Amino acid sequence: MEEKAGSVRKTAPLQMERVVIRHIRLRLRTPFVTALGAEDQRDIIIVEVHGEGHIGYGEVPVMAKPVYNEETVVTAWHVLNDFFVAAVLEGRVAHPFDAARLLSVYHGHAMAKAGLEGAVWDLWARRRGQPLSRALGGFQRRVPAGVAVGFAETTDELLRRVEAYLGQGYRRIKVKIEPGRDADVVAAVRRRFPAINLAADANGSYRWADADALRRLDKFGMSMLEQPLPREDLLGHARLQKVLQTPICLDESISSVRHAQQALALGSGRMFNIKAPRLGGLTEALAVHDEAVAAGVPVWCGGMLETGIGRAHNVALASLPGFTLPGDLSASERYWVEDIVHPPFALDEEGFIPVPDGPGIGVEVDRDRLEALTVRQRVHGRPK
Ligand code: OSB
Ligand code: MG
Repeated sequence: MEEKAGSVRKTAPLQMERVVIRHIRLRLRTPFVTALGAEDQRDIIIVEVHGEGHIGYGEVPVMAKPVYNEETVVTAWHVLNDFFVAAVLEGRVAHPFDAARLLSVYHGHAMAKAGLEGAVWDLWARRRGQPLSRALGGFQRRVPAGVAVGFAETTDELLRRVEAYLGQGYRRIKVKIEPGRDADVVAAVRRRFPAINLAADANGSYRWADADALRRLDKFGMSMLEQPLPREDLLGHARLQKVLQTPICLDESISSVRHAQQALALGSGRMFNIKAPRLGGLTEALAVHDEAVAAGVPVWCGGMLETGIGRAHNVALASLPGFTLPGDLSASERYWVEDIVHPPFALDEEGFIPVPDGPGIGVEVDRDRLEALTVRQRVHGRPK
């Protein structure tokens, strides 16, 4: 993130002419079912920051209901259009860190912030003619792909899905679990595929009283158990980790770098799932990454069922050196019949996703398709 010495152009404020907030709707290829409920259609917000002859893109991947965090498409629409866009357009933004700082005075609404800050990152990288990955300090040229598999109607159906993903080259399978739907699911996958990197995500659905059920999962040799307890419970996770062999990975619990520091101090887990949308943007995600690297804790990049725009941000982030584990970084076709970027994200022969090397997010946004999917949009001009 270093500026070249003496380069006036690169440190000059970004000339942002217009910000477009776009609500789009698209259907998932198959419904995604977890302890949080089912998602079959995605209502998300795409943020465009126009300026300097470029468009920077960001994504706000809210869930249909406020079950993952407090946000919905309605709350994100509100805070972006009524507060956040003005704060950034009226501020001085010479670096994406400035956008993050301007938004940091507002509480919560991490995904809305991340969408806007992400668009500024993309625009800034494009102005420099640099891939977003490089602008973030990432040098890995491809990132290992993993896939999250939701609940299926039957065990056979689940095993069929897992087998198909393994056939496509995915390097880690994460199954969703909840109380009463755990050991059976994990045992069935483990029995059929003894050697794979297998993990489980509970989305905070267990309580301390369920510790015995979670201990029964230790024998399946999973690479991690993600977010067993509610997000506020850092102490509970520390207590649980002491009686579990499987490493706990925190997702929902980490919504700022301070939570990451506290989780490390408490021993609440042994790895982090990093998601810029959960953390309020790439700036905070970088801070969590650096904190984890300093503590020797591995991280991986999570996902929120993003379109190609959010996926491009995730893949760029995952190119940083601390991302040593396969994340929830999957191909476009795992989610969409047709993505909104070209080329769509796909796995190479070894189960990695190549990091785009064009300027900014490095993939081309299909403007016609974006227009066709738009439910409503709001355009903000430069303040007078
Ligand atoms: O808990 O990691 C999660 C999707 C939406 C909300 C929360 C989560 C997820 C996933 C899927 O697990 C990740 C992906 O493939 O994008
Ligand atoms: Mg999770």
